[in-house]
Amino acid sequence: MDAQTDQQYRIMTIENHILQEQRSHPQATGVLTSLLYDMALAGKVIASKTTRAGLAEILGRTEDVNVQGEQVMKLDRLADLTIFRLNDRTGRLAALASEENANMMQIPEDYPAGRYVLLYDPLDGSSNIDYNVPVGTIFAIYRRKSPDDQPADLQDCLQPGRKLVAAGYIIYGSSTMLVYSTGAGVHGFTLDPSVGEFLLSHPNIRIPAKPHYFSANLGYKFFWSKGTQAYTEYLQGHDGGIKGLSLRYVGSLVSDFHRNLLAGGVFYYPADRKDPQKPHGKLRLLYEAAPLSFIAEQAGGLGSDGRKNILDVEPTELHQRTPLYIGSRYLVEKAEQFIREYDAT
Ligand code: FDP
Repeated sequence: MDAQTDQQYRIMTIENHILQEQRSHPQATGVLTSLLYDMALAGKVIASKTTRAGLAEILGRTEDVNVQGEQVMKLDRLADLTIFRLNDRTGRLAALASEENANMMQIPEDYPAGRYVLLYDPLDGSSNIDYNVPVGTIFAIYRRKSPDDQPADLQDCLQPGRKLVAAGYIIYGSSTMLVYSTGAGVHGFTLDPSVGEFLLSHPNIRIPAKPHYFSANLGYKFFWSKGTQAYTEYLQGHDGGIKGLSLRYVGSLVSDFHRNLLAGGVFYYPADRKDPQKPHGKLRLLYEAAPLSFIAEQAGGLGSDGRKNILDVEPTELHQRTPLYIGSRYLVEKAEQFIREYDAT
């Protein structure tokens, strides 16, 4: 077999891919590699639950309300526990934080603590679960800041996106995909259910130069600032600036982000006046905005809160919310321009 044919028929599993990336960092110990592989495993376990959701009669809500004041779905809890239990005793993590838990989670006593912290949104877009709309898991990995021989503290989790070591998401849709970056490009893997492995299907993802879509909940348009309203009209082609993009809004961030990453476009969930309890919009900086902005930037795009690169925002709270404009760089910069022009600081 010649080299080209050999390459053509070579199957790249996620494990091989992560190991290959590790080889380009001679100082790497393999801990991050194992941690990423743990997340791939968590993705497989959660995918097996989401695809059997109706069969197992686990759809519907639990009685609980989570820290965000939202009703917790059973699958959210399953996903949350799956990720926690696969990671809390491996010796790779110093702490974990999940969108579903009010406080940072320490490693159980008697188990070794590691060098990394893991922040995750176990099942993003969960209000869509009952309707068979794709949902996803988002994860963010930082190096701990506190000394290795002491318990982790909150500051280990409150790090800006710039400090991310790796981030990724798993989307449970018509197929299950895992997309991740360690700062050397963005790579996508599709789960082959017949062999139970994530196989490289989208190497080196770059957001296409020509955008196709914009995604926002236009139902809230009248609660948005003047800048965001004017920006929306620009995207619709009203001021003749661009031809006008197609609107696609699933209402499941991972799905909306993933589509725009592959097709080109922008997703935004701005601050609005709808809910006085949420003056900065709905999305969470640490579990959603920062990891996805890291991926967007690695794919040539951008994530912004409308004024500032999301990766430069210093978090002050674990469950901090932020406006988010994310996707094709040009369109996100355009949003910042409209906001500067129309909205008071
Ligand atoms: P959900 O409440 O279903 O978990 O951050 C959560 C999120 O979904 C995002 O995935 C999604 O983009 C957004 O909220 C949808 O919110 P709206 O229903 O207000 O549009």
